[in-house]
Amino acid sequence: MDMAATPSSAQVHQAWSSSEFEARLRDKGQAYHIHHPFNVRMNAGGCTPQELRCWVVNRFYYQICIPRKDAAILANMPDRAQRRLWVERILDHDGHGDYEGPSAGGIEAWTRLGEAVGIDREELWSLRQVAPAVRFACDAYVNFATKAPWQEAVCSSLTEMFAPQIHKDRLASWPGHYPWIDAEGLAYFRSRIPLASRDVEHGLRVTLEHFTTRESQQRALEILQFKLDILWSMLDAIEKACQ
Ligand code: AHQ
Repeated sequence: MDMAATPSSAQVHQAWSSSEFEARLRDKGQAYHIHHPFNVRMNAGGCTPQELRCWVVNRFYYQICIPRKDAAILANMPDRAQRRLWVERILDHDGHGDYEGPSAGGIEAWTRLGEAVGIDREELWSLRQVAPAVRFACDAYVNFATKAPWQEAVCSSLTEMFAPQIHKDRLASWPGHYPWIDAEGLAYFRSRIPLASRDVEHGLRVTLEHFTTRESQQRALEILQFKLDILWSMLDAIEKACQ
């Protein structure tokens, strides 16, 4: 019988090649919240208007945490070239220039999504409807990014490797399933597709260059799983809160 050779100690501890390491990072996509029952039901048209409003209100807390998370990482970045790339993420969400139209930023675009699903600006920004476990998950992300070495925090953003698809799914399915939502309200999802790809190009470069031993590569996979769990547990909390 052809027994598979037991890997040697060197093989067990040898660093993965960049392509093998990247493949293992991408393989984590199986745990991405695109597969969460609430997301599957939402993109199949199975959510009531109230459930959609509840999702938008709770996810707003995640959105306003992102630039704070990115500012925390920026503060830990000693290298100007890295900061020059990373600072773009904050401006993507908070806006820049005259803060009008496309320069208003992602938080403003999410506010427009809120109005399109029937939540007024004051109610959304009041955070009154944010579930405790959603706050907990988002705060855990900000706290991790504040305390972790900046390369680990960059690695945790790599769930965005899987984000273009989830945004494309919404753009493809919501207009047909939820025709009552003004198409302009979906502008945020459209805006994130190129930005997520740009972010991942930088985040993956940092990750592949920094985690170069088998032990640190395993750590990177654990960090990515931690962030996947944050997104998954947010949807668990939203599913329960929005019943
Ligand atoms: O809108 C999202 C966003 O701006 C970001 C930034 C990035 C990060 O730094 O962790 N992750 C992320 C994500 C956004 N949208 C989520 C969604 O489902 O709409 C997906 C989420 C991610 O994949 O991490």
